[in-house]
Amino acid sequence: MLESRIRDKELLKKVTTAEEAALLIKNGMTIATSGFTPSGYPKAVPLALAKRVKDTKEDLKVNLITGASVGDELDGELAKLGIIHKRLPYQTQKDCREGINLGKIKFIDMHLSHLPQYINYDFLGKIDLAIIEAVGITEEGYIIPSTSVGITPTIVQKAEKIIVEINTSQPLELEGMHDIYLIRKPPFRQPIPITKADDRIGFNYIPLEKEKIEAIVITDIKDNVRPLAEVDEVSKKMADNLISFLEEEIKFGRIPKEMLPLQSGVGSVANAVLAGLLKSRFENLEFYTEVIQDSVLDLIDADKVKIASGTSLTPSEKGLVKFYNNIKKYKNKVILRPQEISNNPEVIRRLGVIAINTAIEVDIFGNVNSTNILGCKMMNGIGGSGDFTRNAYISIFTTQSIAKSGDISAIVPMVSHCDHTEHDVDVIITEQGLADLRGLCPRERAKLIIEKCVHPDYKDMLNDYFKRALKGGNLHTPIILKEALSWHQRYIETGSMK
Ligand code: 0RQ
Repeated sequence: MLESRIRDKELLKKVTTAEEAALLIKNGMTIATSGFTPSGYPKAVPLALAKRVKDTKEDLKVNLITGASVGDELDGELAKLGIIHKRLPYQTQKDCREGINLGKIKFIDMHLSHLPQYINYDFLGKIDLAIIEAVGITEEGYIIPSTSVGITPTIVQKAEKIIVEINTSQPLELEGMHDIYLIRKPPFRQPIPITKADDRIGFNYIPLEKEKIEAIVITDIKDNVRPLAEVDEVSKKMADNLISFLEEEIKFGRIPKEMLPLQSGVGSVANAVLAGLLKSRFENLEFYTEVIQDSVLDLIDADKVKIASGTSLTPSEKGLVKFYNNIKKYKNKVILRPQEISNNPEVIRRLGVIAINTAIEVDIFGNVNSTNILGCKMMNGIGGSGDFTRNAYISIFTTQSIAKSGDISAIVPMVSHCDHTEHDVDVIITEQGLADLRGLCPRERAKLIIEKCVHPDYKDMLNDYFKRALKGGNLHTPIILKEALSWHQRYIETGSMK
């Protein structure tokens, strides 16, 4: 059994307990791990580390770098015990988020395609230890990743030591689903030879110097995936607006009739919007995306998908069970790549990816906040949304027109934090309608966004504000500075923007 998972006989000698392996973790280290959205991250060693710190009460702090978000066993346990000094580049775990917003954890919110090259260029300093989840190790001592690839190919090259967690809850059939391609540093970098979303350009495994593997731990702890909200009426309306838009674009010949590859962001809204494609007439869909959520699996079941290329599987618990039960079917349709490739601007631009991401709030000029609630409280991070948005063929943002039961308008005079500027945003979709901003100046954008996307409860307020802003005389980006953020202030003071 173990021999089918660890095929290099020498490495079998490195098998040890999670507790022993966790002893390699020392105060002040920078630790980089596998994992991308709560998929394919190490679990047993972080849990053993947390237990050690609880038992010994030692004062231990580490910097933690992952591909994207990881589960409770890593972010949650370590954040609760105050072990995380610095965290990058993305997270979704509540204790970790709280630590960040209380100032206890230093968080660096980064474009996910930048992270591997930052590590490669040594911008982030030395990586002391990599902890990697794998389904197995090949005869050569190379890693067969599990449900995500993320930054693993980079960190195993750069880390001084490596711990591997072989996770037997991850089926061996995952082998062959990955496509590992490494890019060199400038000035030696070459074009990435992907011209179609289903191109395979690399290996099925991650090469490394096996001498760096210090410990191998066997575990069967499952990916602690996050639930996805049921598709509701509001999301259905957004999906309908998206599909009508895509149909129109095809009608006018701006998108070819066989469609272009799609990217869709994280979260319940993104999942629900994609679910709308199920009843569309689109066939042979291609995804060149980052995360593969439940709706993509449903589209594969409906035989509507040619290929789904990403860096991680991010299903709900139900979706994960379905995936494992039908792994043979999904294997033909899914490619998992390093995040440096899945999110690569060069490839996104070449393939003409249509990017669909979720905004927290949007302003009347089309600037988007995806990360900071009320301008100051970190939600998750920019993730890959910027990688795709800036380089997309068409970049689309969806958001419900209101939040917090209507006390907040998601369309505001000025975003309280800007992740995606008006220069990168082509289309805004809410359940109210769609604003196509291409070729419009800020004044025209504001008019259209207010007309099409704003909730009726806030339309008069925004129209009134914008009319007064126009009277100010500065007509390129009409704004009343002292009022532009007063909506947020009012919410903080009274609990409502109204
Ligand atoms: O708060 O959790 O307290 O209820 O924000 O909002 O509506 O549940 O939406 O789960 O789809 O997440 C943008 C966060 C949306 C996500 C974001 C509050 C709302 C709720 C979540 P509660 P919803 P979703 C590639 C793409 C950035 C990264 C990205 C995200 C919570 O999509 O992290 O796109 N995106 N990566 O109540 C105050 C507003 C609000 C608001 C919503 N205007 N003001 N609060 N909320 N709008 C994938 C990766 O990079 C891995």
